[in-house]
Amino acid sequence: AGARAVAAVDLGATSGRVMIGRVGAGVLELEQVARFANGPVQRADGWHWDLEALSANVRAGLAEALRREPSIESVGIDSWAVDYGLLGADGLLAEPFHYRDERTVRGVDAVHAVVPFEELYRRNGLQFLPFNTLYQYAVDARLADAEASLLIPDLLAERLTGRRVAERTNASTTGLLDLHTGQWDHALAEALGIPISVLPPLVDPGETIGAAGEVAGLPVIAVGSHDTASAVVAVPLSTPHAAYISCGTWGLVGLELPAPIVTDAARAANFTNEGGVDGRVRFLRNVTGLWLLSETVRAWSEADGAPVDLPSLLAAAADAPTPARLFDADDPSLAAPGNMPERIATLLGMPAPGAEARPAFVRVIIESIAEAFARTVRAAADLAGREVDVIHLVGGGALNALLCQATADRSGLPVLAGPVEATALGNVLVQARALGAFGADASLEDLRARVAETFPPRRFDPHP
Ligand code: LFR
Repeated sequence: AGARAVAAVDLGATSGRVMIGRVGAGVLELEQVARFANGPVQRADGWHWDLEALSANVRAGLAEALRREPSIESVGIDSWAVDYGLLGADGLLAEPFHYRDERTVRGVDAVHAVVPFEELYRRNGLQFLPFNTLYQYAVDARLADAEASLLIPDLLAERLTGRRVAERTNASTTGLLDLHTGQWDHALAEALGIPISVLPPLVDPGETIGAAGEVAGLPVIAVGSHDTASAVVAVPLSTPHAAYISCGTWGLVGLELPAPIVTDAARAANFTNEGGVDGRVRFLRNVTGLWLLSETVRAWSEADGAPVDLPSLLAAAADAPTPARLFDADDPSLAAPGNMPERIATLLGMPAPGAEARPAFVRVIIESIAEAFARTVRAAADLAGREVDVIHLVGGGALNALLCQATADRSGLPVLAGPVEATALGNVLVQARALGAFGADASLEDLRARVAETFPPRRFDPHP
């Protein structure tokens, strides 16, 4: 039999893509059919996502995918987590906010005044991030008017199928999913004044959400709709001693575990227990990733009135000396958009760099990210009581050789880089399994074996 084909929609914070995935005996392939820019857009009331543009790009991309590959059998959608749109009878009530909008700070105080963080952690197992959905709900005046609240991938699935559901891996990032039962925590929602009527029925990866009328009636299959959940599916983890870093805008650094860890130590270290595909636990921490670099380059491009050439900047950064001083990549002052070079320079106690000092500055950024990656891998291993002997680094960051080498050097562990498109691959693999391309009992290990076979990673050994 020939390869089976599916369409994967993968939306990241800086770009989105539509891919054709092909899966067959010994075959796992991606073909990109559309790639479009994404990012925060500033409106009168703060930072938003341009959902209408995303939605139009997704529709056009799917139409093009089907033109190129008429044998496509299904569609899967993943994106970043936590953000949502509120729906009324006539559709969206307001444009979704971007999680980097700072209004959520007020929500944090409001929620913790009712349910202290220690109790939240016991119930939902989530690391503290000021933008977790439950904090956003606390400052959302429209919530009371809504019939349903859908996370971004579910919102796009609703536009295609008319069905309102909440895919479980992404729902785990809202803060409202009970860590132990995997169901909505109605008591918590009620305590926080969140109408439980807005929380849609939960579905698991592999379940069919509905038929996409405008995409030839194809089924939309739920995947790990949280992009990080899909990425972890496609990490070619070979042993329980492997850690992973899913590195794009964020670096999601941690381990896959069979059960959550909600000890005081895990809470103090701000480790999360997000829901993975097949009920696995993504025990990890958000580390600020390439956001620091992309925002820096954006600021310089604006200042220059012309786009900065990133490849040549990275090449020059590789030749710069190893910096004596680093900054904390996780410093909260670096979370919002804008003025990134100045804000980093402030942390370093130096003036913002002139044009000649840019390569050295980029080197400081990369080494600071790598240092945070290394310390977080160590923390994950300590908290889980596991020995870690290798780090898989997947996502766009796997293309950054300087970052991969620095992560190996600073952790003292080999880094296996790739696949770059882990998220889209995880999306494709879960659809293909649901369609029967792997046999009914295929485990994540079977899917990962296919990834390892078809996308051999690039190895970076630590320098002494
Ligand atoms: C990565 C990611 C992280 C989540 C952050 C915000 O793209 O999904 O896992 O914490 O974006 O949604």
